[in-house]
Amino acid sequence: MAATLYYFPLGGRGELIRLIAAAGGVDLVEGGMGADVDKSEFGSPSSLPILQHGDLKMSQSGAIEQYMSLLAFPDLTPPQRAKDCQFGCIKEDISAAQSGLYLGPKRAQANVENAKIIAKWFPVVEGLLPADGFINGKSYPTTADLVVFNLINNFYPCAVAIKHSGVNMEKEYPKMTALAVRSGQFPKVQAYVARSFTLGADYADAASMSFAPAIAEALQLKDEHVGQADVGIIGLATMGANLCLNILDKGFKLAVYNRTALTSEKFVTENRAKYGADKVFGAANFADFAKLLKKTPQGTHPCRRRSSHGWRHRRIEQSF
Ligand SMILES: N[C@@H](CCC(=O)N[C@@H](CS)C(=O)NCC(=O)O)C(=O)O
Repeated sequence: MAATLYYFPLGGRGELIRLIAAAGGVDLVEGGMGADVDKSEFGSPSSLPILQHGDLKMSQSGAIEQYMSLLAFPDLTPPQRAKDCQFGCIKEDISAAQSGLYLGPKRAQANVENAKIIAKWFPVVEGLLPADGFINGKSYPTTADLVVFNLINNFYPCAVAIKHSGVNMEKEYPKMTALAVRSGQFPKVQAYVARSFTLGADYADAASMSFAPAIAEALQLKDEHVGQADVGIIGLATMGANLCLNILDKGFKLAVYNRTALTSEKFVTENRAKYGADKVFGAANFADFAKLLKKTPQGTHPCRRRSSHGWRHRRIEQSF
């Protein structure tokens, strides 16, 4: 029986739970933001995440991570479990320090504050990591490794903090960077990353995105759209959007993805009205985006405009 996670449509304190479930093959479904559940029954005054699994109703991200770890990695020894728990607690200390930085009055200082948090914690984490393999010496990543993956790849609040603090991860924290890559290459994690719409979601998405299972109509993958798009564009800021309009003007069929889903939803809706419903398709995640593209005998050709978002390019390339 699947467990149901109630959380916002972004990474935040929910993402490590999702990653653990994915890595361990635990069936976890998204329940949305829990507007229709009585959170007090879960032990929460209002906050998320909360989890239901059969008769079990619980709150507190750290406890939920531990519960997921028990289900996901049943063969760990007590010291390995302790290590996983320790890394989870480090992640929570970092999350608590970052909490509200982008939403509250400290917003203007968010870059400086994030640089301080990273300078305080990342050298400690770096010092705990092996040069090769996974932290608990298993052939698969456990919670501790996924914490490191999460600290680097979970867009909000982790990757956004790294980006704005200006830290050079590969140079300053090579073991963290390499472990995150190894963990991301583990097939079950890789498959999760390709289908996830929360890992890379901006906090702005929480307000804008129609949350799965009710993904906005314009971004739902429909069978008749699979393999239809001649060209796909990721990123609908000024340059991307104008490129798209030129492509549509020339009569090509187009697939689009944008990190803030509202932007793609709006673009698709407006341009379907102008060019036709069979000309422009939106995707809610990279996996769907890849499915929309026409497969030629030569395959599909991902092109990079620039390489500053290496982790995102890796996610895109893994989707093809
Ligand atoms: N100690 C709790 C903190 C949960 C928490 O603060 N959640 C935030 C989002 S990450 C929230 O739901 N804030 C809105 C609220 O408290 O109503 C945990 O780890 O689960």
